[in-house]
Amino acid sequence: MGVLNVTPDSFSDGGEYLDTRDAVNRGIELAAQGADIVDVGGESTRPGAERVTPEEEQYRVLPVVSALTAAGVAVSIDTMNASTAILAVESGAEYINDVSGGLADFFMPRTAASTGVTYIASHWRGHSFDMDTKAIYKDAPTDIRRELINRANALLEAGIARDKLVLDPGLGFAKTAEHNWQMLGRMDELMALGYPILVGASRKRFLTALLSEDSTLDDRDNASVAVSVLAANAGAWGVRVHDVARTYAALRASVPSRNIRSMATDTERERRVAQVTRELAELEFDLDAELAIAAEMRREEETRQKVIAALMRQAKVQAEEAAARAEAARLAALPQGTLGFGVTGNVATPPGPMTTPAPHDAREDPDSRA
Ligand code: PMM
Repeated sequence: MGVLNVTPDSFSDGGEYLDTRDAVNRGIELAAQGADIVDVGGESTRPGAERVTPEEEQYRVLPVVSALTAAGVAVSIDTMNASTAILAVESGAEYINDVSGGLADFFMPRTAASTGVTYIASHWRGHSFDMDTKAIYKDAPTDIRRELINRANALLEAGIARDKLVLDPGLGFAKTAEHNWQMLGRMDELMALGYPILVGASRKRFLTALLSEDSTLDDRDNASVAVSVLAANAGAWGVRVHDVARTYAALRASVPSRNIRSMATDTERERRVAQVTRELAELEFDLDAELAIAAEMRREEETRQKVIAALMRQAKVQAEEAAARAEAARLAALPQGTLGFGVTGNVATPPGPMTTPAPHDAREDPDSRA
């Protein structure tokens, strides 16, 4: 699985239009380098990352998903939002990759089930901004395994088919470097669950333990390749990586073929790439159209949000006015002499502490709820 993050920090050069094209081209490149699946994400989940709105996320990813799937690339949508997942599946995504395992969005499990596509659920304990505080385990591999089984059961109950569920230990999510290493050292315990397992170690901070202090991104990629090979040898269903070319070469050289799901021969791969590139060239005009639709959708959503906010403000003012009117009416209806300070016209001053109003029958007074 090749990583394609369509986030501002990933594709920073150029305007939005170029960003989408860059993203699509990168997706094609990942497929060409040997990725069976391209994982498209529009929200960063790095430690400390702020969340983006689903609308912004959809604006970033949907044109990319449409273009890649139309060109024949198998796409997974990396999202915690049910609305993004369903729109991405409608745009052609074949997998939903949810790092929260359905915990971040109440609607995700049933939505994912309704799409019928494969759902990848990671071990997760909370959002990026405070997940480091949740990295407390008695025995990390045992706890992760137990929490994953519970999640899997909940997801099956929500209607996701047993053979459409992939689990992931969620390396780096609410885990210290030590927890990640412990989990990687006991992959057999995860395999024993009997579900396909995806492992995402690529470029994660914990890998620096293997490297010198002045290590580069390139060094991290080498360490990522090593961990991916270990995971694949342990029987992982997939590895999620940034450097597909290097990982692919290493896997071909070192992983027994029985552990490889669909490793195409060079000729097959070249044929696939040629086809994808050809289809993408024919798609150029459609990509423009997709971008225009996405921009329009975002504008409409922003307008809708503004209208909702204005209506809510108006409703609040009306409710406050109605409450004030009801209170005035209630006070005006009190028998004369029960008010401490009297009533002037429709404007009532509150009764003093010693002037308890005479009890009245609430059923006869429609304004008594106020
Ligand atoms: N890690 C990240 C994002 N998505 N999905 C799965 N299934 N597993 C992961 O480990 C995972 C993921 C964060 O890494 P990135 O910011 O480098 O994409």
